[in-house]
Amino acid sequence: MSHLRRAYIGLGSNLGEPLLQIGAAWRQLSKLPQTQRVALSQCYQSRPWGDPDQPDYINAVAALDTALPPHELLTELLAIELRQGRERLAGRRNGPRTLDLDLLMYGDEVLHSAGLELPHPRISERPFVLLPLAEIAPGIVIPGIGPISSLLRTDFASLCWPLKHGAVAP
Ligand code: PH2
Ligand code: MG
Ligand code: MG
Repeated sequence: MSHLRRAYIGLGSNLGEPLLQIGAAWRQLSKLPQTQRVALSQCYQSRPWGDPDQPDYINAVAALDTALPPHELLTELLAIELRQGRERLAGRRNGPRTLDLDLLMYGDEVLHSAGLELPHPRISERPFVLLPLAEIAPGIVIPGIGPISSLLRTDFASLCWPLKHGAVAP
């Protein structure tokens, strides 16, 4: 495969057996064209961010090496969300979902287009993204933002905690 780029995907779920949703999504990622899975973090639990009236979330971060361009990768991610029963409720931006797959980073790309922003615009304020990302990529520098180590705060551990049996089957 030529022009492989390292992409990071945020996985999130708070409906329909979240751990099973994350595991199923990880297996779906193995089927993407021109793409190899590199790593999956543990699963972490956190209170819902942005809209408190919903169940806790389970989150993880995956690393992929892919030759798919970023918009094609995003299209594949949205298709996996739909196959796992994702419904978008009108007027409820941060509402509950069976599966959310966010393209967090794509190599060192910085992009501000209508359907896709890279790196993900809220990456640096979300413990449930930063902790699993730091687990699988502790030395990463987030393009346009800085080293992940400069973003980690001591209170994150009380906001987002790894599940005891949070490892997903391959
Ligand atoms: N995703 C949201 C809204 N709020 N809260 C947590 N804890 N985890 C998420 O993944 C999450 C959220 C919208 O994408
Ligand atoms: Mg999201
Ligand atoms: Mg999303």
